[in-house]
Amino acid sequence: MKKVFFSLSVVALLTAGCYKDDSGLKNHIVIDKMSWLRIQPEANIGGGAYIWLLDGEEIADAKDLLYVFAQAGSYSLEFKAINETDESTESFTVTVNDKNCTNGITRVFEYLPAPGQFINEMPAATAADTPETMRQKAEKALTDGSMISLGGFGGYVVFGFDHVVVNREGADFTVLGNAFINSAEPGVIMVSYDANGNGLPDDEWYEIAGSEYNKSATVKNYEITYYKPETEPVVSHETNYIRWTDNRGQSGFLSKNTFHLQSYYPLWKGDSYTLTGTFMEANIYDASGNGTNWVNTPYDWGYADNWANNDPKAQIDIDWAVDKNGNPVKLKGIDFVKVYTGNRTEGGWMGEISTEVSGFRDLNLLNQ
Ligand SMILES: [Ca+2]
Ligand SMILES: [Ca+2]
Ligand SMILES: [Ca+2]
Ligand SMILES: [Ca+2]
Repeated sequence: MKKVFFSLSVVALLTAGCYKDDSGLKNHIVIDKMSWLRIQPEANIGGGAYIWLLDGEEIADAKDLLYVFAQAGSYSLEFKAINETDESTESFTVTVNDKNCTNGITRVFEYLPAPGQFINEMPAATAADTPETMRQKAEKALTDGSMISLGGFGGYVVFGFDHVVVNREGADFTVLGNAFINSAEPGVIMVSYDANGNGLPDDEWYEIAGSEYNKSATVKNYEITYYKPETEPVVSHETNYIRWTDNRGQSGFLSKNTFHLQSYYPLWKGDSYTLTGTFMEANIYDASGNGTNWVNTPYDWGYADNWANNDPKAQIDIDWAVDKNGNPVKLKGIDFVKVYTGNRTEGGWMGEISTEVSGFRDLNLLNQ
């Protein structure tokens, strides 16, 4: 007969600002809402099963528990270890405290735009800037309600929050931009959670598979390299401005337009750099026929800077996330979001399609 050996160690960790330790009462866990509860039991059942029950309902069937509560309250949690001959149960009370969470971005981890007509201006940059000072500038903008531009294809920002964005039933969040009717500049959204508990976005990323994800014109793992121009153009409109090459044997130039005369190449970057992601064919067309009215219609769903911020079609469901092989994943919540420009195109005088980001709205935190 193999007895269940059983002991538990409770580890509750979460993103900065939302942490409360065990209260000291036996098997009483105190945690804030929208914070990860991590329990890593020491248990050895010699082949068998583990089940976690929350108020009597199964929430996990693995030994380690990772869970997040969207609502304050008192919950009963049970851990069962079962083998052929034995069963052992450990019961907990979980007190989930209410907490004021910021409904918006609280941290920017990285900002690396592609070249574009708003680069070095939104936010402003000089040759003295570094990746770190640009990260700080992007963080200041996005925590102040200002806007940043990601430039052309592949330019990105990675940001986070003071709480876990919980995957509830239906839509969970909106990435805020400046899309309006016929002016979509779709950005691909990736999500991640702090699997290793270190507070940093160094864990696996999952792509939000929006309406274009499975289309035949969409290119996964697209790579583009941008080359720093040797000089800035002397004419006010230069079509052979910034050279690019891609991993499909194509090459071309970004143009400089008459409305934006600063350098479009990030001043803090070296001679060339490569950006990657899912490439989507742009919807852009010239509605006037004479080059005066460029229109980029939105994709159906699943992107940033695509529909207006208050349009329900701008809302994202974490359940749309897929892994790098395209398999759907079930995430309980997310800590990190990456957004990058998903088109590589220009509309004449209007310049390139470049995703803008101005903030983030956690739909769980509305009406609370
Ligand atoms: Ca959801
Ligand atoms: Ca991490
Ligand atoms: Ca733009
Ligand atoms: Ca935009």
